[in-house]
Amino acid sequence: MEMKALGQPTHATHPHIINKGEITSLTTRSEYKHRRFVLIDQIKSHAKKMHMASNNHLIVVPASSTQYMSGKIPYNFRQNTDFLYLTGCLEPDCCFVTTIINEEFSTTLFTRETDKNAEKWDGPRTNHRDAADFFGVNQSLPINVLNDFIRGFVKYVANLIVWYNFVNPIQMHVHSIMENFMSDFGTTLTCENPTIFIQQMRLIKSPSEVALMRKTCRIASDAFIETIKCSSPGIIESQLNAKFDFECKIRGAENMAYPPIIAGGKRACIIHYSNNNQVLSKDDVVLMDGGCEYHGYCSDITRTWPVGGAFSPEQKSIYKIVYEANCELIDMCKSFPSLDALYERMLITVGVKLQHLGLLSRYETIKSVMKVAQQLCPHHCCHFLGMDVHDTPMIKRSIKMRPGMIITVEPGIYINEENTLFPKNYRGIGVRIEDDVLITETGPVVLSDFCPKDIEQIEKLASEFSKLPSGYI
Ligand SMILES: [Mn+2]
Repeated sequence: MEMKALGQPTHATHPHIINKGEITSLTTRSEYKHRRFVLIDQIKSHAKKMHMASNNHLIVVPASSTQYMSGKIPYNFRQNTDFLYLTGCLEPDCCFVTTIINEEFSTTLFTRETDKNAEKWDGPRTNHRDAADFFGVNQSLPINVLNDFIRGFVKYVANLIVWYNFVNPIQMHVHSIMENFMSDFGTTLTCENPTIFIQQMRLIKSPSEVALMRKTCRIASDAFIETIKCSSPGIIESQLNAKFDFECKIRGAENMAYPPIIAGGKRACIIHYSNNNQVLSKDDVVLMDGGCEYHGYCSDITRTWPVGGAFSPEQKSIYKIVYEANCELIDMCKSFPSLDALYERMLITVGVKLQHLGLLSRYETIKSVMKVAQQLCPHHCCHFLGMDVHDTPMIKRSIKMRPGMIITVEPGIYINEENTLFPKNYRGIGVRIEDDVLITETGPVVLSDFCPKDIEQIEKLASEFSKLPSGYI
């Protein structure tokens, strides 16, 4: 069966990427099946617990569609991560549907039909005849019968709970089917959003997900090292961008996880700076926030280093505070606090340490010091990380950490040029140090550990000079 090219890499056609039994890299058919069982189980037990009106369910999770920059020129395709998590299917315009009648369930993957002309241009598709076996679902059907399938099901099962995310439409074709369906049958149906259940599952990483996260963080760490080495006065931020991109992709990453931020000097105080078009000079520190995507899993790392190889005393003192906050917050993960608790700790640490430097002396209460720290670091110091950079956003940051979660720890201080609270030689300094941390029973594991961050190592790395391709600096 597998010798034939499908719409995505398989063991038969891409043995260098996919091992036997896997649908996507390191993730087996049986793991995907297990995820679907868990979701079905969660939804069934939730419905029972909440005394919902029915034991009959229809769960609909669509794939993304290709987005176009202009005409027929596509952006890189990125699959809807909830759909990918449940199916392993990498093709656009598909849809995953589960029907549950009392205790019995059936999973159906709707895929694009064979289209000789389209496939001549875009490559093979996995049609419904191959999809059921390959993805391990009960059946597969062409996407163009989705509407009839759903309407047929509601006629057959009158009392029904529909699980579909109406708040965040992913695929217009599926969304219009669902909207019309609800407007025709809505009075007899209950509608619920399945997303939170999928995110609760995605929050705790399986062993194969941890392996993929280790890999994506290792790749990005190594790419950071190479990028820091090649930075030197006169280089343009975009050239560091190109270097980082190359070093990630040559190690197997398919994409950047997000457009990197490469901000020299005072530009580091612009939190989402992404123009990356300025020249770096000897006295600048440069803040780089970058990560890659490796078989669907994202890294998200920030390092800040002196372009000339040595921090000024002011730069060094701010860096030291952020470094110590980063280490302290990571250490706190031992006792499984919430992400919000880490944020509060960051504000205290940053505020108090600035006071020890002899700054902010006019603020007397801890509350007022924390308020200044909050102005200096307007972003949270943590988010969940996984298939998405800001992973599982429906999960509150007030819950306690649990083993299997992966989070970022990213304290920062940004003193912009207009900030008169600080002496002139501190203004325009922006520092962030961000690591990716796996929470385990026995304590935090820093997945981005390969990339140095202490002052001595970072200055040493920044003083190295590895050349860009000839002619470029
Ligand atoms: Mn981050």
